[in-house]
Amino acid sequence: VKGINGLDKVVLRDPRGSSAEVYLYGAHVTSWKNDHGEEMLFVSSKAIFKPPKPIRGGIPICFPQFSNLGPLEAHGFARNKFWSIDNNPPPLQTNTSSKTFVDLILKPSEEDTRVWPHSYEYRLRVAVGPAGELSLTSRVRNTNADGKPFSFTFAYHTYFSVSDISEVRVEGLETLDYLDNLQSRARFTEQGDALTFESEVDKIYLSTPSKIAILDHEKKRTFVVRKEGLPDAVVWNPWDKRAKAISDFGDEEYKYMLCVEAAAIEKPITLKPGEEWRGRLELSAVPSSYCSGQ
Ligand code: TA6
Repeated sequence: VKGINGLDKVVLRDPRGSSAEVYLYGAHVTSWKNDHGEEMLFVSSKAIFKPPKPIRGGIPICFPQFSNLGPLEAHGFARNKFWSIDNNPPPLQTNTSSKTFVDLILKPSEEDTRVWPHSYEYRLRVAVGPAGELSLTSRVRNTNADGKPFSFTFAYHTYFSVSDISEVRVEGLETLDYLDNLQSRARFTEQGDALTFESEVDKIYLSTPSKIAILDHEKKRTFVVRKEGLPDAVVWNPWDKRAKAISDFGDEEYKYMLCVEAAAIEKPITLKPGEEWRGRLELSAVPSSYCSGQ
């Protein structure tokens, strides 16, 4: 169906009530609702749904470069390319039988290979499951004919919707090493308590557990992030000052979002021709009472 500014989007509806929306522009998930119709993802009221600007919010795909860690545009080009629906994807060895899903594909045009001189097939499956969970499975295959390997960094740059950032806690990243983007990516070690937020944060946590929880006290909701093939996790909130400098982001919106991003950054993924990498993200939202003591 048509989304904002006539851009094509796919709407996934699980019979039990949850839903998701995916724009072909960027293969960008812009909505994930639970079975009560409540939105779980943050999208800025100032988001510009117009190429070449990536959509501010939802789940931007950062590929083949996270941030400005290389020569490409920030966060790579996948988030501002038009993807296609993949009607005949190779089978995916994961349990999506009881899920509602769509498969998208990105392949480089000739012009794209001038920017990044590699041939690849990037397949993304977006699925909503019976318990209202949202899963994204990326498969990147090196199809270079010249025998050359390539390397990339990656993130699912997920913007979670929260009721009040100062009431949010993140569990699962305690005592881990991180690179602080606000301090020239110097390496530090996190203290032992759950993370809380009272100022700008932009950190890359290294070699994180496969499960991270985001507790929203006010909403009595916990987001559970599960990830595979994605060792790192970025935590970002621009806070007030930086928010003002981002043109497609409201001055006060930092209060209502938190990015927790499943990523592969510290050790880039390298693929030889014919090799494939998988990176999977599964998000669920559960009442906080379920998670007490986590
Ligand atoms: O993931 C954190 C980060 O890399 C921050 O440094 C911040 O710039 C943010 O992403 C947003 O980037 P964008 O290019 O979407 O404005």
